[in-house]
This record gives sequence, C-alpha cells and structure tokens, in this order.
Amino acid sequence: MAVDLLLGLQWGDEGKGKIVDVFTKQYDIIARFQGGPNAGHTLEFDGKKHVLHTIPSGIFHENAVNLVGNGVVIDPVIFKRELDNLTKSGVDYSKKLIISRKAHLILPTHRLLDAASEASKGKAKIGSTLKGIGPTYMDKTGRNGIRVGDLELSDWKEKYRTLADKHEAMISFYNVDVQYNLEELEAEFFKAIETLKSLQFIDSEEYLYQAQKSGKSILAEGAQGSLLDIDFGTYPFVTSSNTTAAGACTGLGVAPNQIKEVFGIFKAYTTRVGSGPFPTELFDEDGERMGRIGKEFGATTGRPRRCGWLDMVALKYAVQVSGVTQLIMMKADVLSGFETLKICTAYNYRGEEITHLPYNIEAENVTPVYTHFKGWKEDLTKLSSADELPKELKEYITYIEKELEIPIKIVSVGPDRLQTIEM
Ligand code: 2SA
Ligand code: MG
Repeated sequence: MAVDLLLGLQWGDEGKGKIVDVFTKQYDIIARFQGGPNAGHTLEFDGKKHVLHTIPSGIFHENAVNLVGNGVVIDPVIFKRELDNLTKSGVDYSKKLIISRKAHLILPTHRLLDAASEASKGKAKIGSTLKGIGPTYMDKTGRNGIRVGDLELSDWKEKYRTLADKHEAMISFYNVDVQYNLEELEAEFFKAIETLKSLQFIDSEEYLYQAQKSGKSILAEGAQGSLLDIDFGTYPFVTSSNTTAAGACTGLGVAPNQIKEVFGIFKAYTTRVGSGPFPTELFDEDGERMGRIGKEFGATTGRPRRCGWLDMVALKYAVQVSGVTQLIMMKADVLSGFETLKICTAYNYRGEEITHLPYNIEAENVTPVYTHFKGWKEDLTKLSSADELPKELKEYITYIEKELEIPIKIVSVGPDRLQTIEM
C-alpha cells in the first residue's frame, strides 16, 4: 500500500484538519510529519468544535492509529493539554496515539528564546506563534536537540540542564525584556514529560515500513502551508520546517516512490497570519467581509488573519513544488454574496507581466493582475451535492481546474464534517 499526502497550498489554515478528519475512515494510519504546536487544526462535528495542535486529526475516529512523526517538534506541556482535552471529550487515545523516538522536544527555554528573538527584531518580526518552533528546529539542525527517545535514557536531565543553561545565556545576549520564572516553567515541563512517557514511543520509520508491507493505508497530514516552507516559502517570513511534499519523506522516513496521491488543499480566497508579503491582500470592505464571514482568526493564537483574493500564481507554484494530484477547495460558502470575485492570474513584476512566483513578492515589486468572475448569491452551507452548486461557482471551479490542470475533487461549504461536497 502506498502513502497519500495532504498538505496546504497557501499560508496555512486551509482546513487540513477538517479534511483529514473526513478522510480518516479510508486510512489505517494518520501521520503528522512536520511543525508542532504552532499548528491549529480545527474540526467540527456533532455540534462541537475541537482544535488540535500536535496530535494528528484522525484521533476522533475509532480505528485509525495516529502517529506523531520524527519531523514534528513536541512541547510536552501543550501536548498534555491536548491529551486532557481529548479525555474530556471522551476519547481514549491510549491505544491509538504513538510517537516517534526521533521527534524533537520543545523546551520552556525554546519558547523564551522565540519571544526574545521576536522582540529583538522589532518591526521586522516574523509574527511567530511564540511556541518555540524556530529555536527548536535550530537546535535540531545544530545537533543540540533533545529527542523523545532520550527520555528513555538515564542521562537526559543532564543534557537538558546544559542546553537550558545555554539558552538562558542566549536570552540575556538578546538584551530585550523577557520576563520569566524558569523554576515554574520547569515544574510544569517535567510533570508533562511524565504524561508523555505514558504513551508509546516507537521507531516510526520501521513501523511505517512494516505497515506498508502488510497492506495498511497511510495518510500523511501536513501543517501550515506551502508558502510557509523554510526553503520555498516567503523567506524569512516562514516557519522552520518543510511544509511541502518532500517534508513528508524526511518527516516520516517514507521513500518518495511510496507516495501516491498528493491532496492539495486551498481556500477559495487567501489568508495569511503573521508578517510577510501577500500580493492579493485586501484592505477594504471585501477583505473585512471575508475575515468576518470566514471567522478568520488564528486557531492557536487568536490573531486576526489577513485576507485577500485567490492568488493563482502562488497556487500554481505550490502545486508544482509538491506534485499535487488532486485539489480540495475550502470555504466556498464564504464567497456567497460577493457581486464580483477576482482571481490573480499574473503579477506585474517590475513592469513586466509574469505568471511564475519571483524571488521578491513584496508590494513594491509586485502588483496583482486580476481576472473578474461573476459572484453568486446562494447560501451554500446546506447543499450536499455537486449539481446543486450555483452556475457561477461552477465556472469559478472550472477556471481553477483548467489553470492548474488538476481536478477539484472536494468542495467544502462549511466547517462541519457533513458540509463536504464530492465533485
Ligand atoms: P512559527 O510559530 O515560528 O512557525 O511562525 C512562523 C510563521 O509561520 C506562521 N504560522 C502559521 N500560519 C498560519 N497558521 C498557523 N497555525 C495557527 C492557526 C496560527 C495562529 O492554525 O491559525 O493561531 O496564529 C501557523 N503557524 C505558524 C506564523 O504566523 C509566522 O508567520
Ligand atoms: Mg490552522
């Protein structure tokens, strides 16, 4: 059996959590391969809303095994909170949640370093979620990190102390005002470590290899979006992991030729949270309306998301980098009632019209070129089949499919599991 992959094609918050939850019944294993508690995956069913940060979005189904892969960074404190919430929702995760020994741990001082680094940047700050993501991946690539598997060894606390002391020195080097009580933070951290240790740690690449051999189906769940990829995103305003398809290979130990379908998920418009360039961003009533109707607030930080028209130049780039085979369009319902819809089909780049994503996409270099579409009035949230979709939406969809040369297989018309239309 092969591995399928689901990832976001924009700047995150495309609705990956919802779709993984919808897909889970078709898979034996759901695996997260990058990112950490910076992610906020929102799921809605039976009139309830659930937000996951580190735990894969298949956890609410009876049978699927949920794996936190080696490419993920885990904050034990947030992880424990997520587990407590699952227990409150009546989910018994003990037999269906497993963790790679090679996943790295976010320490309390990583969070403090994130805050110090952002504070030192002033106006140039990344708009990080302040979850310690950047500093943890820095320690991973700098070969200083502490991994889940270390918790099974006797000397990990000495390693911890050495690293935390070094972090404290680095925090003071930033020379910014970061208030903290490390003793309190550590008490909380060590307590959460004990909870983490009650879960099953595994050699996940071997586990996945054997699972594939025995015919199990696997879905790799991405976090954040393609344009936040550390290599291919809008650097430096990106996250610290590979959010594109290649990240699933390194973040799980799955070989590239084992990947079959790549589901690319995008909103019918665009959002971005945090700093960085966003060519189709709107500062008018249209953008305000998208944010209001789409309830565009960060699922982890509560920050309002910036909103704008669909950017086909950026979308094409994301599809290309990850080899997307099927598209999923989210939040079509939010666009109901707009007189005219726009799709950015090219950039005017320093006086020249281009259709590929250039190195610099800041406002001073890029002006979007728009194609206009007629909007629809109908409320989509109660629709359940493709032929009920308004003609104008069908035209919008057909245009995107033609431009990207890939079919849109699912159109989502609301946050609930049931508000999902197969095309
Ligand atoms: P970080 O924390 O170091 O990864 O931040 C670096 C940039 O990556 C962006 N980023 C995100 N963008 C969208 N959604 C994310 N998850 C949360 C959500 C975000 C929230 O689901 O809403 O609640 O604010 C996410 N995580 C990281 C971040 O904004 C920085 O631009
Ligand atoms: Mg999110």
